[in-house]
Amino acid sequence: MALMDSKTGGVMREYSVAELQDAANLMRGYDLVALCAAGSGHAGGTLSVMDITAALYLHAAVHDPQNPSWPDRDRIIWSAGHKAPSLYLGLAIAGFCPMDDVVTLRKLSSPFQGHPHWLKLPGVEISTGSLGQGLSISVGMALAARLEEKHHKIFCLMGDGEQQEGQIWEAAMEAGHFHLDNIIGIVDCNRLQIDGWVKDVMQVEPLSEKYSSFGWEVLRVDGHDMGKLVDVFQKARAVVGKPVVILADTVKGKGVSFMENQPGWHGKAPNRQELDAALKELGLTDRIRVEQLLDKARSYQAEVDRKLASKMPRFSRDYWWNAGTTMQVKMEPNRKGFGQALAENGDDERVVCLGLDISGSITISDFFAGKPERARRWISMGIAEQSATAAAAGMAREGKLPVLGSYATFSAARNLDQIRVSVCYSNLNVLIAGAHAGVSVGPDGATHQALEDLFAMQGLPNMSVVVPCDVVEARKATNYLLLQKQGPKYIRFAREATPIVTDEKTPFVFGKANVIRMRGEAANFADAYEIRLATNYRNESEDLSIVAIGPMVPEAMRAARILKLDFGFETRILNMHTLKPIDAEALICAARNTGVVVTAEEHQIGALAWRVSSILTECPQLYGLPLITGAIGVKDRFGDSGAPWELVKELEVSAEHIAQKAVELMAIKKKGVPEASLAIA
Ligand SMILES: Cc1ncc(C[n+]2csc(CCOP(=O)(O)OP(=O)(O)O)c2C)c(N)n1
Repeated sequence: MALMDSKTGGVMREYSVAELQDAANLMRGYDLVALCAAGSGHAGGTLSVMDITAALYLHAAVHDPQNPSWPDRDRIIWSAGHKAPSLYLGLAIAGFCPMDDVVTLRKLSSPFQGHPHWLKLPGVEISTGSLGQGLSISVGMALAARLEEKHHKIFCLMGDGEQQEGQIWEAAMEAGHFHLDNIIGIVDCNRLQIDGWVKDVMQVEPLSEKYSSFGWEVLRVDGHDMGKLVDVFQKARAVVGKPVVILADTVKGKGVSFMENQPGWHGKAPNRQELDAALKELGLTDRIRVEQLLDKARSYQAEVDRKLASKMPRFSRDYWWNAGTTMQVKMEPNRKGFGQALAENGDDERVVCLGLDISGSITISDFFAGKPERARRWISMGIAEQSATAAAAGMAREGKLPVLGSYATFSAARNLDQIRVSVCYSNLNVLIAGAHAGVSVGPDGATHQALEDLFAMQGLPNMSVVVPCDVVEARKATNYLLLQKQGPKYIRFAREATPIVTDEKTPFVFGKANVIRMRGEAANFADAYEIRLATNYRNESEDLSIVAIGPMVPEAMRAARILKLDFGFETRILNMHTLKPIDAEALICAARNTGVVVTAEEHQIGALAWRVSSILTECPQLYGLPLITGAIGVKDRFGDSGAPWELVKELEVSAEHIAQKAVELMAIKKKGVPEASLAIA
């Protein structure tokens, strides 16, 4: 069995064990070239799973690369979505797509997204990236196959850290209960996850006993022994009456000595030097045309650059960050401010930080860095956002001040019901960090880009929501929320470095907006602006207002510069760092004084825009006054892989887009709505 011609029913090609080994080795090489070209991605987990991938795609699974939607094909579900490059190379080596194309991995609009997206690449069965969901999807497919009386298999590849997600065990129970013998689960047991060894982060073993007790047949195999892999897949296919799981013992980073068993290589790409050293070890130096592949990636990127440049609004000059010799800005990621605040306040014995296996990059582990006495209040919960959220509620009920965080989409969406009932309904002091929010996780792609979290968080009764504009404000906001604010609280920040536009003296008052005004050009960007608490600001009869949150505040400041220098418009910016409770007074004043309000959010349009609209439209002081509004934000679409600043352009959330919208609205303010646009069919 393996690659089939779905038309004739004949086998296209049989691979020997030696050929499979060779294929896996070649795929490892292509994997590392693609990661190097992307400049990001997951080296460790893709290398550990490559032998399994080769065995699966070239031998174990029945499918036809010429006919990816053949109804009788076996389904392969890549639940461990971050191992996407190995999936892509499995498809490529089987003939679903050209091997060389995988080098466009993680680039804007590439079919090879940071995490698999079935709508972009034939052969990918379903979109994944949020861990722990693939086995449930497999259960659904297995039940559908049973209803259709089909006999194909559903393979589901998972990680061992991934086994910490509770949903896996719901699916395991279902598969056992329904005796789904068309499911073959595979666990890549490389014993490492992001925060360290699985046994230390959150022990998942004994997996064998766990799956057995749920009614599964368990097979254990050396995941790098191709002969044994071939055998185990054969055995798995033959099991009748119950689902099968193959526990494959592997080495993370397998094949490259300096990557093997190194947690640091989980989410890291090799640089050119490391790539060359790795290819040498793999014996591929003369087999893979590295320069040619990298050239392919470079020309793909050049086309992306050209397309993005052509769709950007144009002004009299290039106003992009640090494009000129003046108005220079320094950038730092807001997440650092969160970590600094936890480090500063960590001595308070009530503070307890919960790890969700993404601790270093979201900076929550700064809480105990260099402070061993705090280690007992650092509690690793594994990849289990839902349980950790309810556990935080339990701690808060006992008087602790728990803090938890992950990618915003996992810390404020995956666990929404736990936040709603256990945290918010009980009105408990839990601080939730929505890290790596917005488009700032760039190349990871849509699955990891939280663009909807603020809808839910601000919609929850009792919840406070703060979206700081820079690293300094992130520190102040965390300080306040952690120790002073009672009740549930959500802080949202980006991964990418963004401009620092405030300093120690800039006011930060929870629930009160700041007004920002551009006063003139300066050597340093921030010095060109004056920032005051909205309550201390006197109307200057500006032409328009921009209400912004988070990293859109610096963009709004840059937009104000464009509007002033190119059009002579004066702009009042409201930094609405506290989205909930929103500063309605500052908003109403701005609307009344300027008559034009543009909102700017790095989120699906509405978390800010519709909140602002509802305040303005139901405000009696504004009834009958002319008011023109516009909204900048993501327009009801998912993100994409790409560099964070490319995505700012692609999703039209840059200063240039704010300025363009403002100019449009200012024309209406001056001349009224053009006749043509009034004609409604
Ligand atoms: C729901 C969810 N939470 C967190 C993450 C972030 N994340 C990506 S990979 C990973 C670790 C996975 O560990 P494991 O399953 O052991 O995979 P491997 O170590 O083999 O790469 C985490 C926490 C995610 N993708 N999905």
